Amino acid sequence: MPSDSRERSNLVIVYHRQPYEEVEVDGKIEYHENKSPNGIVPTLKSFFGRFDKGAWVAWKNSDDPAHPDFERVVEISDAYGTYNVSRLPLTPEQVTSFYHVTSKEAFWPILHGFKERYNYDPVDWSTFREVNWAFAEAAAAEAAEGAVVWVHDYNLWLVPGYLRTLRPDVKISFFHHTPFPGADIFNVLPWRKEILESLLACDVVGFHIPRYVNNFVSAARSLLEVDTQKREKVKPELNNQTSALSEQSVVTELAYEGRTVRLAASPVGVDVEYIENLAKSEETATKLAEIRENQGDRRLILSVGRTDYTKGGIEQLESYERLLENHPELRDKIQLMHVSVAANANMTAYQQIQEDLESMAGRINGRFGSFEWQPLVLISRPVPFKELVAYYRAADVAWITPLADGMNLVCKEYCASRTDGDGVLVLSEFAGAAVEIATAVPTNPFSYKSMDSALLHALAMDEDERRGRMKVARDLVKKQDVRFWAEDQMRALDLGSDEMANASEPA
Ligand code: GDG
Repeated sequence: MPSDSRERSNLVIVYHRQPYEEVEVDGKIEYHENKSPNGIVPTLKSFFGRFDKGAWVAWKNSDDPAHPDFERVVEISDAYGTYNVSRLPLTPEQVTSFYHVTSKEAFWPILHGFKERYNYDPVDWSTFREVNWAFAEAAAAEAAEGAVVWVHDYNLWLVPGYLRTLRPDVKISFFHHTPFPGADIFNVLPWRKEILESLLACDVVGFHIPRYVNNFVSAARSLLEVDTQKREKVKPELNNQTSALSEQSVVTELAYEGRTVRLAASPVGVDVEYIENLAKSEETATKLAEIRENQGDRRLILSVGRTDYTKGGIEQLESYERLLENHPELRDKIQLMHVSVAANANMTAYQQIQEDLESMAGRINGRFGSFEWQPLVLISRPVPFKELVAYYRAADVAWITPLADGMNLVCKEYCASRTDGDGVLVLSEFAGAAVEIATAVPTNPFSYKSMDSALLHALAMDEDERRGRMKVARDLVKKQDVRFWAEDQMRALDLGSDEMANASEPA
C-alpha cells in the first residue's frame, strides 16, 4: 500500500480514454462532463456512486513524463460524484509505440483474425511493457486495501500481471471490447505466453460473448497448465442458433496455479433510455422531417462505422455496386448513406481504406448517378450523435456488415432509436451482437451471394414482418443494455476467486 495520506479508492477504472473533457476557460483548465453522454464512459462512472471512493486512470501526453506540466492526480466532481483522475504522463513516442504500433498494428489484426495484416517488425516490446507497468503503478497508487480494479482492453494486457505483483490484495477484472481469437490465431503473437499469464492473474476476465471466452480458454490451454473448473450451458439470450459465433456451452471458471479465474461473457449494450429520449425529441422530429423530404419515395439504407478493415466497408460498397448493376429496377429508388469515420487517421492501413472507399464511391456515383439522384453518400466526418439518431429513424434498412466485430453498438443504437417499431436490421454473422439479435437478417460478408440477397430481402420485407422482427430486437436491446453489461461484470467479480477461496475454507 502506498504510504502517503491521500484517500484511496475502492473502485479503480483503468481505461485509455479520459472520463471528461478539458476545456480552457479564461486561461484556466476546467474539467467538463463529456458532451455526448453516449457510450460506456458514463456507465462506468455511474459505478463510482456505489463505492466510498472511485478513481480513474488514463494517459495524458507529456514531453517530459518525469516532470509533467500538469497535476498527476486531479479530483473531479460531476453528476456522478467526486472521484480522482490519475493522468499518466506518456511521451508522444510512447503513445505511438504502445498504442498505434503494438496495439493497432500487431494486436488488432490478430484479435480480429487478419493474420496477413499482422505487423511485427515495428513493435518495441520493451516500451509496451514499460507503459503497462506505469499504468499498473498508477492503479496501485490509487487502490485502497482490497479494492476492485477494472482494466479495459488489449492495449493494457500486461497490467493485471504487474498489478498482481504490486498489490496481491486487490481484485482485478479485465474486459475485452474486441473479439478474442482461438489458439491458432492468437499464437501468432510471439508474446502470447506473457499476455496469457498476465490475464490469468485476474479474478475475472470478461468478454462480450461465449465464443470469445472459449477461444481464450483454447489459447490458454495451448500454452499453460489450466484446468476447466466449471462449464455452463449458454443462456438463450446469447445463443442465436443461426449465428456463426454461437456456442452451446461456455467455460466459466479456470484453475491456474492454485487460483480460480472466473470467465464472464457479458455483451456491452447501449443506453437505451438516453437514445429513446433523443429519438422522441422535437429536434429529432424536425431533422427527420427534413431527411424524409429530401428522400422523397427513395428508400434509405444506412451504414455507420469507423474506417477500419474489420468493419467491411469495401466489401459493402462492392455489394452495393453489384446490386445496382444487376437490378436496374433499384436505380433511383434507393440511396446508401455510408458513414465511415476515421479514428486513427494517421495510420497507413486506415488511410488506404479511406482512399479505396472514396474511389469506389466516386465510381458508383459516376456509373449510376444522375443530376437528380446520387446513389451513394459517403460521409467521412463525424455526424453529431443527435443527428445520427434522426438518420437511424429515417433509415429503412441499417446495413451493418463487419468482417469481424467484438460486439457492434451501431446495430443496437439503430434498434434503440426505432421507437416507431419499424426498420430492418441486416447484420453480419461475425458481429458479436449477432448471437443476441436473432431477428436481424443475417448476412455473411465473405459471400457475394449472401451480401446481395440479404439487402434485397430487407428491402422487400413487408411491414408486418419488419415490425415483428424489430419488436423482438428492441426488447432484447432494452434488456441487455449498457447497465446490464456493467452489472453482469460486477456480479462476476462478487463471485471472484477471493470469495470462492474463502467460501471453501472452513470457518
Ligand atoms: C469497440 C469494438 C465494441 C460512429 N460513427 C459516428 C459515431 N459513431 C459511434 C457509434 C457507436 C460507436 O461510434 C462505434 O461503436 P462500435 O461498437 O460499433 O465499434 P468500435 O468503435 O469498433 O468499438 C466493438 C465496442 O468497442 C464496445 O465494446 O462493440 O466491437 O470494436 O457508438 O454511434 N458517433 C457519432 N458520429 C458518427 O459519425 N456521434
